[in-house]
Amino acid sequence: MSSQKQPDAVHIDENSKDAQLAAERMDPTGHFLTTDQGIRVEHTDDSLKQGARGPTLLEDFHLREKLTRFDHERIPERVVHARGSAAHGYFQPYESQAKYTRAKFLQDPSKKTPVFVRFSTVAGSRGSADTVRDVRGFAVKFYTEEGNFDLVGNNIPVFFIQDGIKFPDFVHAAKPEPHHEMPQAQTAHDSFWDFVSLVPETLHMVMWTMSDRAIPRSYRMMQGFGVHTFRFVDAKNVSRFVKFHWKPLLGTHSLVWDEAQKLAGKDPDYHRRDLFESIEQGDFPEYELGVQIVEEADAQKLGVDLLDATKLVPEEVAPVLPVGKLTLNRNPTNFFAETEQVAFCVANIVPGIDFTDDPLMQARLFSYLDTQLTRLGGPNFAELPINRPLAPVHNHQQDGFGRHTSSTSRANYHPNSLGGGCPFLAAQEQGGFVHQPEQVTGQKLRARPESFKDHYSQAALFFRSLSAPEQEHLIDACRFELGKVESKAIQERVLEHFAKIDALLVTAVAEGLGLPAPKATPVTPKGPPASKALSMEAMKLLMPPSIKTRRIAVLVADGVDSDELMAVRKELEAQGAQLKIIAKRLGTVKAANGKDLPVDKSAMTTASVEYDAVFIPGGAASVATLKKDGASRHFVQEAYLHCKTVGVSKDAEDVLKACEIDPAAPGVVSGAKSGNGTALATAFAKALSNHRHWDRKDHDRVPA
Ligand code: HDD
Repeated sequence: MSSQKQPDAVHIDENSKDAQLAAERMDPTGHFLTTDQGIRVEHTDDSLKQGARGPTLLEDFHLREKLTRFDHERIPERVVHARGSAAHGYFQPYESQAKYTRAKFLQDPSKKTPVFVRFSTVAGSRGSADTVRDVRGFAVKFYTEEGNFDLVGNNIPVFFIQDGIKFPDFVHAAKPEPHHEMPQAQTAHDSFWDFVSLVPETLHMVMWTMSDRAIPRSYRMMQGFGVHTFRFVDAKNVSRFVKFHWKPLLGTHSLVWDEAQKLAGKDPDYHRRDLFESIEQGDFPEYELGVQIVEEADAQKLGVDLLDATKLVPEEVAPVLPVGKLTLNRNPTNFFAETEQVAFCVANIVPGIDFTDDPLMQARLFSYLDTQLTRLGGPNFAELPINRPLAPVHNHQQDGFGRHTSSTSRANYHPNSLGGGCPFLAAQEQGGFVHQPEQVTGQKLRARPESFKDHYSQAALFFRSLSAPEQEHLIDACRFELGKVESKAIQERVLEHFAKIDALLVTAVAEGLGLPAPKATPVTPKGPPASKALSMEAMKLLMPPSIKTRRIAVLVADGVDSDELMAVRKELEAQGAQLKIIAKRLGTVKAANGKDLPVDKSAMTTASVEYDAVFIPGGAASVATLKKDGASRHFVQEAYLHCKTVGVSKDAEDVLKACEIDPAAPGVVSGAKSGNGTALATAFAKALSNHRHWDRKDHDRVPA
């Protein structure tokens, strides 16, 4: 609060600029513009000059400070995962996990642990589009009472490489090529596929990134994985292997590739906006934390090496046990201070959780802190509010760039007597972190274990677990990406690898590239022949149908039957969907009943790719306008092309006809069939809960 004495009451004309200025000067909260030194600024629109038309004076400390601060606003972006969006929330366990771990935040079901979660793409720079084909980062910082635990995962359960020493090579190959800095945020180029063709351990994850997993519908609708095998350690120091999973409560859904590409232009912030708006509207994203537990004694029987991050443990082999729920309920208030300055680190763990000897993980234990020293300007970034643990911090760290803490003790070393021995060491019973003892033998060498050598089985397991439409999308993605590769030798080498994965895959991709398919010699996957959890379509069937938070575009023009529209709207909104009324221009349209219907979006500012479904209400004049309007027809046809639910009232079927869409096609709902109003809304909701209608065989026949 300002300590300034308030001026005596003066008469203020509310509308005048002077009044505004006067009100600001009287601001009782004391929110005056100041310099960084707290000196109140009287004028900020003109620099200090010698005469109104004269030279600027060096003495102008306000000008110099303002420009200096501006000149230094940018910090280096993350070398990978530069583009991200984040949210605050909390984690709450369903029940105590004491049988597996002594980690305190997993003990008490009544306890909420605050979290900060940052989602990201990997390859693109900070300003790149959200909907590119890429892995998504899923990094969670748990501010536990025992210190920060960072689970720095992805939306794909495996990684491209087995040893972190190859990370710089892999990232160089994936990023824009160094001679011309192209392409941005894409792997559809020679150097990426050159690396893949020469390093077959990448193939399993390549299958995932060519699948629909790499173009999620929303951050709220994608899974997350800790990827590595960690350890859970209980109070008696018994250690078990653990793999972490996040499952979104809204189900796992994707875009289609054509839609993703168009969105990158229409709304490059599509995922960021979706996350931000959902939280603002109270539709809080929720994810269930699950764990696969493997007893140490059983590790050898799994058929995969738990230390190999290019392999997963099928859920049929080790089920995912539910642990608790993550809810994201608060947006950051300042993007830079929170989303940009947050620093996740794989090495941040709490008692009850421990590392393994996975060589990818071991390299990560070094890399994150190292990169943050540069990115965040020195060693004191843990003092930034977003990184600061809630647990108290006492240690002998001192000085360095940007130090906030001002310790008062002269004893900045351990052991000491001058400071009374403070701070004290904590035994395990007092919450001290004790590394799990592990017997390690072996020669010092640079080598990969034999158990890491099979690079095809799980790539094949993944491909074969997909439904036919998912396989088709993956094949198309490979045809697209490899189709952009200029070197035939690289294309051919990749096909040789695909031949070891699956016959359909290699034949179809080779056909798309106009190359002869090498003879298929697919491996037989070890373990289960297929795994349901790998297919989003198979998983969808296990979820209760829901249209919660789904966006429906409603196309209208003057003469729309708004009474009928309201009946449909009421039912769909009751089920949690969001409807947006779209017309040629903003303002209102005149409904058939003479009332004004407010318009949410003008057709010029939005597109079908921003919605999950499209609905066209009746009203003869409205229908007549829409069916003649090319942009409206394109809207409907594009939604149809992307296999989205299309619904029309009984007397709007003419729009379907004008769009050359068969009213009997899968996912096309018509009031003529179901009856209008609530019955139509119910049929529409059922179709929409299916997400997409891949069985729409003729979808690419429509011109969109
Ligand atoms: Fe990494 C950032 C996830 C392997 C080195 N990584 C980063 C982020 C995520 C991941 C989600 C962004 C965190 C944020 O939002 O700020 N990284 C992974 C996963 C991996 C993985 C799931 C494999 C299991 N990473 C990996 C390796 C190395 C790195 C093997 C190096 C040896 N990762 C980094 C980094 C980044 C990073 C260069 C860039 C910015 C940062 O750390 O803070 O250090």
